[in-house]
Amino acid sequence: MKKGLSRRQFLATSTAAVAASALGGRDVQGQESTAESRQKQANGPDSAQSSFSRYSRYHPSFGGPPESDHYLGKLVPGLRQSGLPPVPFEAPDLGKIPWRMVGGVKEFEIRCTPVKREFLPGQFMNVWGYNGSLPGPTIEAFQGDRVRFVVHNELPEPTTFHWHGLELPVQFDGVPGLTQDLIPPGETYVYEYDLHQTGTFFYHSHVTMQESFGMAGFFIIHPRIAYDPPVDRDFGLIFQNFFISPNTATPDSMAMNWNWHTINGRSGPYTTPLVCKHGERVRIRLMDFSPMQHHPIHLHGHTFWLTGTEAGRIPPNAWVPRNTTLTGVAMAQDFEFIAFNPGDWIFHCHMTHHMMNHMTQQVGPRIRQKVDVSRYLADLPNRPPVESSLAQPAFEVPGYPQKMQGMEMNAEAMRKLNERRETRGMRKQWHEGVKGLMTVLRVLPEDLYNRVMHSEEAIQPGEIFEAVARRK
Ligand SMILES: [Cu+2]
Repeated sequence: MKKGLSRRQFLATSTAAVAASALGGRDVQGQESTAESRQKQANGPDSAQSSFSRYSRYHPSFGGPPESDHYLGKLVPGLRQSGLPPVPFEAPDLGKIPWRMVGGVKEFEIRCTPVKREFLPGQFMNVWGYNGSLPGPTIEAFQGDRVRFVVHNELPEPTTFHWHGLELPVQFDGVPGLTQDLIPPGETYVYEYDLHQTGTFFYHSHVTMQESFGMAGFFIIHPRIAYDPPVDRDFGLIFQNFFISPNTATPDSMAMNWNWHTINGRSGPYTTPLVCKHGERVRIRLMDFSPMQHHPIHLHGHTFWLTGTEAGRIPPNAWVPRNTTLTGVAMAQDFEFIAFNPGDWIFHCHMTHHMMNHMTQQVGPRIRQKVDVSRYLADLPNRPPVESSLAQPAFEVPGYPQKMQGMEMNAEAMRKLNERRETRGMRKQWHEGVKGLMTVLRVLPEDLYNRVMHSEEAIQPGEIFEAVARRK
């Protein structure tokens, strides 16, 4: 957007530009059948642009009527051309499992391991996962691949591997007793099969208590050529819950309450923002691997289309526009949208207790002062004193505006939050609004995107946010 124009002036200008391009002979006003517009789209980005020019990818745009391909950006292609392989999948804060080709088979090596995962700066939790990561690193493969997984059990107890959503030979389905024996500690087991599906799948231990210790990961199977309309970004987020008592660091896998909420193994504000360029078509794949809780996930500033489930791609005529999508336990959902609205947009579960980790951070210090309590266990009368705030009678009154205790981040925690490239130039206090099962989608105009993601220039807190807000 040109500097100095108000938002209203800008929208008026761009409408005039669309009208002018129609006069210039581009097919803007004429009625097109869906088949014709798809044909144009298949012919390349220029014709695709003209087909969809009644929808702007650079400012909030309706593009109606609801039956049309441009309604809410439904089939507006990404900036990437059709007919190419899909863009690589990105799950912030998670790696990928490397593979090597052995006799025409993609071979992956996986270790089932205890993991120390930093949920928040300085808060390391004892959980389980794969190759030292919770959730496990992503398996990324293509339709038609033959895959082999060499699985080493480095846990202190037996485990198995289940490939959630895959249609595969029954002896590799990973259900203890029913289809295979448990893999004892220290042993190795090999799974091998062909992939004929595409979509957002996942792998997990099929031992229940290990699931509530976090043992899961993405299994992304791409088509050889990306589906139309092609996307420019392909992000993935795994939601998990744990019950971890105040002043402890190990989940209680028998608990029925869940007080720590993570996305890709971190709690907000330590979740890493998804950063994209203004105008791109973005896909986000959500996967809920919480033991017992479903998550209504809400994105601000954009309407998106549900384009896939844990069973794969949905035909476009069945796509549903949403602002919030309920992702249930063991479900995956893909959605897509055009990132037409620059800014830092909160992207969060709408369950109120999932938006604050049940105040675990705050509850801890209220119950006991932050000291090692082990020496008091045999000496209960002399255990650490209760914080005086707990004795305040007003806290007993429902609805009383309780001051949250211990919310302040120390300097070291703030450094960890802000040393990440993805958070550069966000407002100084950005972390105050990002808690628990929350992350941020950053939509940045190209010049600002390059400053944040590729330059080594110093960027002051709030500088990028202010620049975006000024341009509107
Ligand atoms: Cu939730």
